[in-house]
Amino acid sequence: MYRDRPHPVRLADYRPPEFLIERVDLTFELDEQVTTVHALLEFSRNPAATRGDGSLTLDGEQLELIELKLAGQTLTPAEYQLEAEALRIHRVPDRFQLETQVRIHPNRNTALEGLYQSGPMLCTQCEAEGFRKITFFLDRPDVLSRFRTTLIADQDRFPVLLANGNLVSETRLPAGRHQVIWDDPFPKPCYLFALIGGDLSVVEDQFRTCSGRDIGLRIFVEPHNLDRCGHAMQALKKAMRWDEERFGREYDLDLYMIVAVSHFNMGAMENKGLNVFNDKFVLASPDTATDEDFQGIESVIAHEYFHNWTGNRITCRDWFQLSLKEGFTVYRDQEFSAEVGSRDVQRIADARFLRNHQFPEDAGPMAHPVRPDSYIEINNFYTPTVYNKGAELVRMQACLLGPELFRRATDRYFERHDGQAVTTDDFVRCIEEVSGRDLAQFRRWYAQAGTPYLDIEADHDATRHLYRLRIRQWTPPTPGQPVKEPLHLPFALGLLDDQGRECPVRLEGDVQDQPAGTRVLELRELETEICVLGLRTRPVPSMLRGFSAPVKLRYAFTNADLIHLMRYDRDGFCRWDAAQRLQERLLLRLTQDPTTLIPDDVVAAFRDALRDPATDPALIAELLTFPSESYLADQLDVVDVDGIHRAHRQLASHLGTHLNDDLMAAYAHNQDPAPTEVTPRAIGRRRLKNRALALLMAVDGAKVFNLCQTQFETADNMTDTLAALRLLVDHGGAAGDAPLQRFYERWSQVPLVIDKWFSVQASSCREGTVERVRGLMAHPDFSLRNPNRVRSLIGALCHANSVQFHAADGSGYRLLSDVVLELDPLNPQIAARLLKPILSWRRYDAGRQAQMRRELARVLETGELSADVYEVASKALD
Ligand code: 0A1
Ligand code: ZN
Repeated sequence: MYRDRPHPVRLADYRPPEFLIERVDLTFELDEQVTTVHALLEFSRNPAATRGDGSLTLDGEQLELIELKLAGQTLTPAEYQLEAEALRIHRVPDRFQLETQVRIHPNRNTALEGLYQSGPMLCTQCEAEGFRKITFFLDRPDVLSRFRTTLIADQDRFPVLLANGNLVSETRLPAGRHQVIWDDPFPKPCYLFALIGGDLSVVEDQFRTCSGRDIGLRIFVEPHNLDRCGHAMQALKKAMRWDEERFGREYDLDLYMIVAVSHFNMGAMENKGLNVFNDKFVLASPDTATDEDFQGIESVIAHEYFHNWTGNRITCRDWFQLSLKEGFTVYRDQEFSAEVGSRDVQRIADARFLRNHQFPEDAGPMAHPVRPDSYIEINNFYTPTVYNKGAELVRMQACLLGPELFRRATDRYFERHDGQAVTTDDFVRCIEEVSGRDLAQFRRWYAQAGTPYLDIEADHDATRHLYRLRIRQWTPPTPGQPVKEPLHLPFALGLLDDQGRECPVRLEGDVQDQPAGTRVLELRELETEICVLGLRTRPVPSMLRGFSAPVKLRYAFTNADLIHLMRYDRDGFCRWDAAQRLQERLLLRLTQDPTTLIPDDVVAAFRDALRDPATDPALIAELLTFPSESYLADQLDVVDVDGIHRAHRQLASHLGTHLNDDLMAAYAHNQDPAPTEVTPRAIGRRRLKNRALALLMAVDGAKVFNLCQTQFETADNMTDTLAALRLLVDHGGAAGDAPLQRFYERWSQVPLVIDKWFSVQASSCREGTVERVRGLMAHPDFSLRNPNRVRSLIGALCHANSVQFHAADGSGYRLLSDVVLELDPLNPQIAARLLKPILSWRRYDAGRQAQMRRELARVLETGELSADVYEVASKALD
């Protein structure tokens, strides 16, 4: 907690570590109240660093020092200095052994960083800087050490004791205790350290690698969750095979362990050989988990597994390079999901996520480059920019090179940097070397914040059969970066003729004939003119196919253009984007003027999509899903919260009325014959069915209402149950109360389902939601100490319910700041993340602006704020 203003850390100040730690031998005497940690560390001077003043400074926070020995000699207080966050030893030789013993208190650790208690378990979370809460250390990712871990604990309470690497021995000790030793042969930074103690059950399986080695796979959970691990295990095996085939990456240890815990700040953590997971991303059965949950599990399991190469074998030099591992790993998990599911649907999900979460970040007060150049609290930089925009940068480079060259570049990267801590620049250099390309301009993407705009104009010369596109790129200023440079980006272009057929994109100077279809052009200049030859009639441009660059494209499409693209484009992203643009246009007009007429040809286009037997139902569902209210808000100079919500309902009800028969048919047709199957096909059909139901429910009518109620009562999978419950609750009043009560009674013993129960209520658009959320905070099942619970109640209201959160009386803002102030002393990471929705207060009307600012100021005035919340709130008010 800070009384003074915390100082930023800057990339420009990076220096290699003066000392390295070759070996780490840790012994834990585990106990919830008091754990003792004994550390034996082998230090040596780093030949690559400049010599300092002969002292050594170790990171350490909230540690009670019991013993400190250098080369076997206890140090006297005159020989060291203990500060709140560091231990300084005044004189050290070039090589030495340091021995420390400290006491820590896992049950008091509500921040969930370091060693903490989660229910009956003890577990660790060390990324980014949690290891310093376990023992004194050089807590930075460029210090790689070999770890040996001895765990001693009561045999009954902690029969399972796990750490990274291979099991060395298990020994019974007197007084009902036991000792387990683990050894990790791979040098690693301390942020990848993990241990677990608990009474856990295990699901075991095996995987034979491409070179014929058998790997033991183990998923550890609390005993009552044992029957919900099957999907996670299947996902793990799929991911292991896929990484061998697609990236040539084989697993290295003989054992791969996953542990599910119920208290976790993020999704999961890639600790070497011992991943710790938020149980939300492990546990699933069709009756308790939605399709989205199943997909989330598959992708997070894959993400953590892929980190073994992109993150663990090759790690980051410093935290400014976080996207080196996160951007690349997200790219890899997106590709995995595309290949095991549908590429189009995956790409649409990627684009939607970027537009809903990363673009606003890039346009707000916390905007930062993919490789930030300063931070106050690194935990605030686990962001959509570092993760998802970072993945887009990798994707653009893959697109510029093509699949074969890109694979050669990643092979080179893995080979050259294995065992090292490197930078995003090292990654780009491998791509440059293998391809022979100069990516100097491309590198700006890593350093420059903000979302670029592409402003496009087109004209057609019917006499010369020329089609010209003029593209101007520009990026608005972001905090600290007033001037932006032009970027190098792939622009995937297709052209459709009036029959919807692909035209060849033939350019002046082409030596070869162009086949009809997509052509990837490269933009580098502020203005580019593309002149396509041989087009008798004016084509409809299909631009940025596959979302080839993370930009905002502006072009004066006519409704007819968009309908044409929606109907004929082969590119799933562009079809969806056309539907989004049509809906956005209509929704923004309806926001301004509710009497706006909804054109029949637009309605007909959606009808055609619904009737199209050749289109994947999942894609049809995407075409019928409107841009979110928060995305629409981002398109307005002054956000009209209520107008947007009203427009959403109006368009839904218009489509519900005019497409009634087709929606009913889609509903009936996609009543899944195998409701508990979670194949991409079955998931897609359920999505379409439930989207149809939502549009139908936007029109009042007993028939549909009964349908929805029947679905709620009879569904045997959580996707259908929850979809119906949401609609019944949104419908208002008693119609939702009884189902909510029934749902609670049925699932009161399953915390991940109770999270859903909280979140359905908090994300409902019915009046009085803020008050209801306040009431629910007093519910016996609510706790500020469980991040999943906080996200499901407070997060759902503030992040997923624009219309109620932004209630004109300011009650939503007040609730948020109350929670942030109460949560900050317990869990600063979660507190800081909750603040996100009020950071862009400048975009609202004067009344709401004043209320949001007041709450931010109230937070900031609080004496002892964490660095996490301080950074976010102060940057928002800057
Ligand atoms: N590296 C993990 C994410 C993660 C980051 C920080 C955490 O605690 C502060 C926990 C997990 C990933 O990308 O999966
Ligand atoms: Zn990650």
